[in-house]
Amino acid sequence: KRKYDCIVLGAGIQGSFTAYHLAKSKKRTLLLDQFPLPHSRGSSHGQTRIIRRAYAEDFYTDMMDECYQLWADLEKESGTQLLRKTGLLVLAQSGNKGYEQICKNMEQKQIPREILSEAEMKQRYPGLSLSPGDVACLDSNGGVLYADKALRAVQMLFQQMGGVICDGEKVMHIKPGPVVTVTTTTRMYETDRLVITAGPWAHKVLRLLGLELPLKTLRINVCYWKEKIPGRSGILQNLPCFLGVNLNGENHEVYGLPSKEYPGLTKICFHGGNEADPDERDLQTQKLKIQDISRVSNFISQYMPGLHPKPVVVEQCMYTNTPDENFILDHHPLHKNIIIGAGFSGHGFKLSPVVGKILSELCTGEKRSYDLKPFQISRFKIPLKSAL
Ligand code: PYC
Repeated sequence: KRKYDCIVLGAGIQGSFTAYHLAKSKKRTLLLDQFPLPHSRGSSHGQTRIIRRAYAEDFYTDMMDECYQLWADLEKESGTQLLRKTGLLVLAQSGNKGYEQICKNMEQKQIPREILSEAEMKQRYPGLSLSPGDVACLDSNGGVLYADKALRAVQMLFQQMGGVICDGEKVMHIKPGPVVTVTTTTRMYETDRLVITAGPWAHKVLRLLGLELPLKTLRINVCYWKEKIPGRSGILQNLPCFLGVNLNGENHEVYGLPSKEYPGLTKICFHGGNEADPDERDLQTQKLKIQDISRVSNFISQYMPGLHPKPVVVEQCMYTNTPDENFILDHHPLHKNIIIGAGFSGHGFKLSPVVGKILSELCTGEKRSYDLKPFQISRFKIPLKSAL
């Protein structure tokens, strides 16, 4: 048996940042993943993610202040550019409560932002056409994170600090106790502390420990769109990231970003999806796929008419949503040396430097940098008898 101070189960961005912070705290740490790395089965693959401070909840904007610093540190430590500032537009219909809360929070926190008129929008972003009564708020420091490069950089630095990565090993059994035993398809490990950051597999792993959390795993269709007439829509020039909140009377969000994945294409997606088992992610009926994509096609026809309203590339990703879409960052209710990071609800990547720091603090018992009330398991009122 191999013995560690800490084992982190799941090497997506949250687990990798947790392992990185633990290694910085001089803990002998193992980072485990069920698939050979890198892989595209979870929620951390692809080349781009949005970074923003535009949040309705003040606790996320507070965490983002430190995240920007930690992303810059990671760029310096790895010698890699990981962030491109493009600005992030929040678009909504006038009077939308979510939009108003975002603007209010940004104002209270003095986050650089601009409210743009219809004329200003037209002049700056000719590829995006708002409808009468729509409003736009620009988070000036928002932009694009280079996701795959970031994941690689964190894992590389973790290993340079002495951390160990074992990939292609699926966890089959976890025996709680003062020393936790983790049995994988390959071998057995012992650890003083276990962190579970298994992304869409969190539910299945936590079941091994008798804990049922209210997590829903969703299949996301990640779509890329081409211009109707190449070079003519103005979309590819100066395109910011954007979030469209309940636009056009629709009760859903759409987001977009100037992607790097496919030169000449723009990434625009429905911020949601259908429930799916992560092990059966690609078994999608055509009907469900078309339903999701048509939400984005409708948005494009109205707001970005220079784009062809059928995607030319469709890929898959997973979200793991909690009922309130806030994260779970907590100890297992009965096994205090097992720590859980789950339910990132489709908005966790940008926050991963601080999530990793928080999970590492929960592991080492260091003073907590943030109030963790919004992230506690007790908010779900799950009966404790469901935990072993
Ligand atoms: O958190 O900014 C975000 C986001 C956009 C799309 C998915 N997540």
